[in-house]
Amino acid sequence: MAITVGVIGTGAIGADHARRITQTLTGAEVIALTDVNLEQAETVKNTLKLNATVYADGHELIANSGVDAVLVTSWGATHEEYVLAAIKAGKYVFCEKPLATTAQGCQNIVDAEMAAGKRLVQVGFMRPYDSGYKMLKQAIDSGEIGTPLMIHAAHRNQSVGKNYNTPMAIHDTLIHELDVFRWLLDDEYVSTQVVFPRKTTFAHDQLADPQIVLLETKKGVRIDVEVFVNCQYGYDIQCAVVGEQGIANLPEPQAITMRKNAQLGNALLTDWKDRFIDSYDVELQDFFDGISANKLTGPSSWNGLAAAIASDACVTAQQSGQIEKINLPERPELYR
Ligand code: NAI
Ligand code: NAD
Ligand code: ISE
Repeated sequence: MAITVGVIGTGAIGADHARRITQTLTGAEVIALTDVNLEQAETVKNTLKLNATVYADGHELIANSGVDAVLVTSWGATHEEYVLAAIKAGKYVFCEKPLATTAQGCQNIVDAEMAAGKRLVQVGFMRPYDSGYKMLKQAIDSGEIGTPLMIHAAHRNQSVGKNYNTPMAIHDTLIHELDVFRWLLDDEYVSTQVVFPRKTTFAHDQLADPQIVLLETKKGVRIDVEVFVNCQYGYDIQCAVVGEQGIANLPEPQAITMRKNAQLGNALLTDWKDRFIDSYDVELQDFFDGISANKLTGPSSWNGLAAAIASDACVTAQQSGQIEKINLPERPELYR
């Protein structure tokens, strides 16, 4: 029997996840949809030819006894409310990043899940499922480059919309790096500072762009991340881990090299949807396989909380200009 899924938020990634569940993955079926823009939910239902019901809101969808598992793919600020409701209903829930936009929101989710006594939540941190990042982790864990000392990274988007503001560069964009570096290095952050280079003329009033985030870990690794969300030229994720004996770089996405018009080169991606397309497939399949086995093993609420604690400190650092401490509490048994 297929796992029946309800999708809350049928925008860019909600529609894409509904497509992959329907056309690519196995063992699950989308039978319920909702969106604050109900027309958008109807469009996704019709485009994918789903045998699904469109609900008036997320709470009605969660309450429906026919829905086994919930996908929360609405805007970040709405995640906490729906994830808490799904836990209360005893349902498995896959929540897109960020788990909540603040550490307190994530803590509320961790508390609710611990009260439920079992893991019900998986967070949409897909990078640990990406083959490039897995190769990078393998290079670190095998000792090939020696002890890691530094990371130089960049998260660049071609452009962002008018409602994207300065803190979102942290809790919506940098959050991926905040998660994946903990996993890559098997380490935790202790401090952060954010500095602002000269501002691009392509950024609007409410957005300082680019930003450079400086992180320090418990083991003393120093990390610099350039977040530049109006870089114009493409969608570009860079990560170079500098070790005592060598440097390991995140592989570039595969692309053909072309000779044309007296130039030698290859096209760059422009859309985040294409950059990690395989890992979105693997993470969601892992979620459904985890439900079937009654044991989720992917990125947990704890990973969501750990990233959010660092994210809150980075947002404070954006405003203070100072080095801010990052304190992660003891990891509870449920998440070990
Ligand atoms: P979007 O704006 O295209 O879609 C969000 C949808 O949610 C919209 O259709 C909106 O009407 C709906 N919505 C908003 N509030 C709602 C509510 N209270 N109840 C029901 N529906 C509601 O945004 P996008 O790009 O799809 O992002 C959605 C989430 O997915 C965000 O949390 C974002 O951070 C995350 N995301 C994750 C990515 C990843 O790489 N893992 C990539 C892109 C987005
Ligand atoms: P592992 O259990 O050997 O160790 C990973 C460590 O990183 C653990 O301490 C864990 O708590 C932590 N961690 C896991 N996910 C994290 C995250 N998102 N952010 C920060 N820390 C995280 O794990 P592994 O086998 O190397 O797998 C790592 C991740 O990749 C997991 O999320 C796993 O589910 C996923 N994975 C999936 C597949 C697949 O094919 N579905 C294959 C390999 C790994
Ligand atoms: C978006 O929400 C994502 O999650 C993308 O992966 C990221 O690159 C982008 O900056 C975010 O806005």
